[in-house]
Amino acid sequence: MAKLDILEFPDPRLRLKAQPVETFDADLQKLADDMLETMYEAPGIGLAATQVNVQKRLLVLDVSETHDAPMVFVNPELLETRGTEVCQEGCLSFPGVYADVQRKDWIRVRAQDAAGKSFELETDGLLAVCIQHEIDHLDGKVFVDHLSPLKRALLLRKLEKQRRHAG
Ligand code: GNR
Ligand code: NI
Repeated sequence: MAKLDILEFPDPRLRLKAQPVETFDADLQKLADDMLETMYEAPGIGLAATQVNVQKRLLVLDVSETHDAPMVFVNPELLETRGTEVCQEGCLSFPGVYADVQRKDWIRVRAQDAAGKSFELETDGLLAVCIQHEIDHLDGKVFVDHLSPLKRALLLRKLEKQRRHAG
């Protein structure tokens, strides 16, 4: 396994749209494993291939408290959504800043696993939020795109300030 570099905003590569995965081979399994390792080490609860400069529709997640429930979603599709909720989100591509984002509260998603086997999942809460956050990345979208222009400007200023102090 290998730890991958995570792209940080405003890297233009975070705006690229990921392409469907058609080949389910050992390279794809290795990419999923490397992304999980990178996510756990960061640490984060999700990671999209876009964030490690791979334009493939692949994301990994683990929202468990014990960090022992890795999930891999290839070619994810939101089939159905209900309601809305607001959750405080962070993003590994925006280290150290957080903002409230409104998302769908309940989702039904279809995806394939790393071997290409199709599955469906109905979920809510943090897992639903995280899946939507990661699918956004695959479409070149980031969480600050959901904020008002004023809130976005304040958050980006804070990000710059933190970077200056982090050196
Ligand atoms: O680690 C992460 N935490 C998080 C918290 C609330 C909502 C979404 C997330 S995803 C984020 C990791 C990340 O940047 N994934 O793209
Ligand atoms: Ni993110």
